[in-house]
Parts: sequence; C-alpha cells; structure tokens
Amino acid sequence: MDVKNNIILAMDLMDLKAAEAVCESINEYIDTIKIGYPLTLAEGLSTIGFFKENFDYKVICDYKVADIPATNEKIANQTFDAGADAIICHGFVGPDSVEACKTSAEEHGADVFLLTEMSHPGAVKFLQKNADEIARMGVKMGIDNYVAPSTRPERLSQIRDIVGKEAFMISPGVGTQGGDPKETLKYSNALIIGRSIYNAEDPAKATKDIVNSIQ
Ligand code: BMQ
Repeated sequence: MDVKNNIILAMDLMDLKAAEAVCESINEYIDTIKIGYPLTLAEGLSTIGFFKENFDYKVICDYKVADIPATNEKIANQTFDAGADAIICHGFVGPDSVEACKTSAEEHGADVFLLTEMSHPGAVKFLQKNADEIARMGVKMGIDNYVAPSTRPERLSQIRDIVGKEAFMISPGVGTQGGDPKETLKYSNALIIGRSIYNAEDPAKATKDIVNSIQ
C-alpha cells in the first residue's frame, strides 16, 4: 500500500461532520485513513464509502477481527463489501481465523493487516509474550502487512527482523502515546496518528509539523 507522507490518519472522532472538517483541513498531506469501532459504531459502516467518495482515501478498517473463522469471514466480507481497502485482524486467535480474513481480502482484491503486538502498557502482560510467534505465523501464512507498536522501538526492530524488509509495517502509538515519528520510521513504513492530529488546535499545522519532522 502506498501511503502519502507515510502518515495514516487514525480517525476516532465519533461525529462524521467533525471528522470531515479535520480531513478537509489536512487533505493535502493525507491519502490514507484508518477508522475503527468508535466512528463506525457512531456513524455506521457507510463511513467507509464516505471517505472513499469524498476524499478518495484508502480506507483501512481497524476492526481488530478476533473471532472463529466463520465469524471472521462474515465480518471481513461485510467490511470489504462496504468498500474498505484493508482490514486489521488479531493474530492471537490463530492461523485459521487469520486465514478467513486473508481469504476474504483476496476475494475482494483487498489487503489484510496482521496485528502483532499492541502499543499500550497492558500489551506487555499477555500479547507481547506471543507477538514474535504471531509475526512468524504471519510470515508462514504469506501475510504481507503488519501492525506493530511505535511505543517500543526495540520491539519494532525485532518484529521487522521477523517479518522481513519486504513486509509493509504500520505503527500506532505516535505522539499522544509517546512514540517518536522518526525513530518509528527506521523500522516501519508508515505512522498511524490520531489524537495528535484530530485533537490539535490546528490539525493542518500539527500534520505539517509531523511531515516536516520526518523529511
Ligand atoms: P492515537 O494516535 O493514540 O490517538 O491513536 C492510535 C490509533 O491506533 C487508535 O485508533 C488506536 O485504536 C489504534 N491502535 C493503537 O493505538 N495501538 C495498537 O497497538 C493498535 C491500534 O490499532
């Protein structure tokens, strides 16, 4: 996936009008958006089409799909039928569940991102212990796209070593959660940034500052 300025906007505002206003103000810097449960539950699955039609964005649906294969397949099919370019799925549920998302993505000409380790402090308790195995599973399954935490550069580096340099890795946790943009891009292909942009007094300036800082 080609991401303008290596920045993916994590749009977790829950009001579509407010989200639209932010997108309008930063449109020159951004061509890829990640939406998740906050906006989808508040405004519906049609928000995917909204961003595609009005902004021509690539839309990554962060639904952290983590169910049995039959249910994962239904979730992924619904998401791709609504126009998503990619879906994020959890790896801890195992290869059959991930395979269901991968198959659905392939059938729709779309992408699947495998979430390895998460960026928040609590991820250390359970998920981090298995993150390398999850990444190895992804490689074995032929997954090309991964999500890994900006908040732990040493872990990003280790996960990059596992998935290989050709894999496409995107990283949340930049800014508000403490991750550094430049450090993150040593290992990752793109930054996922939410609150530091959409909660900024001037989202365009905030985005421009980040863009300049990573040149
Ligand atoms: P923010 O920049 O912290 O406001 O937003 C980060 C975004 O990435 C949010 O949509 C989170 O739900 C998401 N996210 C994350 O922060 N850490 C992870 O490990 C996975 C993830 O998806």
